Amino acid sequence: MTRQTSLFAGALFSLIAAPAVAQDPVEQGAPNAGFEPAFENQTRAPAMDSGVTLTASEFSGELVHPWGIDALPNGGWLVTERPGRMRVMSEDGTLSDPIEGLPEVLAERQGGLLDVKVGPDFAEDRMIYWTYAKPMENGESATAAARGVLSEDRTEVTEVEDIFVQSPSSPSPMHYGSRIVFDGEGHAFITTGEHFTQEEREFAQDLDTTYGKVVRVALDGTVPEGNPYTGEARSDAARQVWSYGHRNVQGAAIHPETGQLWTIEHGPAGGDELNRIEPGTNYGWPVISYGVNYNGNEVGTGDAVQDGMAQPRYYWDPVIAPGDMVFYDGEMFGDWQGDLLIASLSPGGIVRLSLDGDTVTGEERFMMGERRIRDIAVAPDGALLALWDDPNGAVLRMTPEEMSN
Ligand SMILES: [Ca+2]
Repeated sequence: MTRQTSLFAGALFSLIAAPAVAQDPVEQGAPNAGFEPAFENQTRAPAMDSGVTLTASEFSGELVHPWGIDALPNGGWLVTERPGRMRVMSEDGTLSDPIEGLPEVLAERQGGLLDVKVGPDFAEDRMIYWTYAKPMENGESATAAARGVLSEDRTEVTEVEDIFVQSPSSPSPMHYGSRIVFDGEGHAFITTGEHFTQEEREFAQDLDTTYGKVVRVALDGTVPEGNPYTGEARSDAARQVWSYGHRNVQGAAIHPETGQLWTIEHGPAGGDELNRIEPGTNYGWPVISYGVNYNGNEVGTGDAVQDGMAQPRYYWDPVIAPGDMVFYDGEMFGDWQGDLLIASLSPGGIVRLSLDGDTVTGEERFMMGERRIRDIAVAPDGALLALWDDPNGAVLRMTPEEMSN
C-alpha cells in the first residue's frame, strides 16, 4: 500500500469509525505545533485508566543527576550519576562508593556519564557497558560507549576499552543521546544525538557522521555483518550506522516478543517521537518533524511527512521530554504486562502506552509534574525503580498506593 493510499484509508477509517470509538486523550494542554497525524492514534491516543495511583518512596538517595540503571544478575543494580560516578545499589537501596576505573567524562551541560548496562555475557566475562561524553581535543567531546570487567567485589572496572566513539567530536555539550541495548545476537545498539546546534543538526542526515544515529556494533566495537552501509566506498562512520535522521535519542528497548528495537527521542516543541527502528531507514530529522523549533520557527521543510522518511509510531504534542523506556514485565502491575513505560523529564513523571502490534492504543500518565524522571527499571517484585534526575536526586521506588504501607 502506498503512503497516499494508507493515508486515505486511515482518513476514511477515522471518518467512519471515529464517532463510535472516539475517546478523549490524556489531558495534556494545548499543542506546541498542532500538525495533523498521519494515521489514527499516532498522537493523543485514548486515555486509559488502570485504576492505579502510584506512590513514590525514596529507595536510594543522595545521587547527583542519576542517569542510567541496570540490574545485576545476582541482585542489586548499577546506577550512574552524570558527573561521572557509577555505584552499586544493593537490594535494600544501600549505595556503594563509586566504582573505580571509569574513564574521565566531560560533565558539562548535558554531558557526563550516561547509560549503563550489564553485558549479555556477564556470567562468563563480567563485562559491563556504559555510554558517556568523552573528552576530546580542544575542549570538544563525543558520545562514546565503553566496556570493562567488573571486579568480583564490584569495586572497580578493569580492561576498559571504548567500543564506539562518535565522529566528528563536537564543541557543543548538548544532545549526546544516549542508550546502549543488546539484541541477544552479539550486537550492541547505541543511540546518539546531533549536538543541537543549527549547523550540527544537519549531520543527522549525513551518513559520514554518527550524529543523530542509531549505530550497531559487535560487542568488541567492530562493525558486524549486515549493517546497511558497508559498501567499499563507505566511511568508517557510515559502516556503524543502523538508522539515521534522529534528533536526541535517550530511550531504547528491545520489544520482548518481536525482538525489534524501539527508540524514543527528544523532538523540538511538539515533536517527541516513539520509533520502531528498521536498518537503513531515515527518521526525518531535521527535514520533517511534528514539532516546531523552540523559537517558534518551522523545522526543515515545514512538513511532518515526506516520501522516503519513516513516520514515528507515536508522537507527543505538547512534549513529554522523554528519557528512557521499558517494556513492563512484572507481577505488581499485571495489567501492564508488555506495555511501554516511559520516563518523562518535563512535565515529569511516568507515561504508559499500550500497544497492539506496532500501533499505540492508549496512554496513561502518573505523577506528572512532580519530578524529572530519566530512567526506569523494574524490580524483581514488579515495582518500578525510577531515577529522579536532580542535583539532589534519588532512586524512587514506585508502587500502587494501597501497598505503600
Ligand atoms: Ca522523525
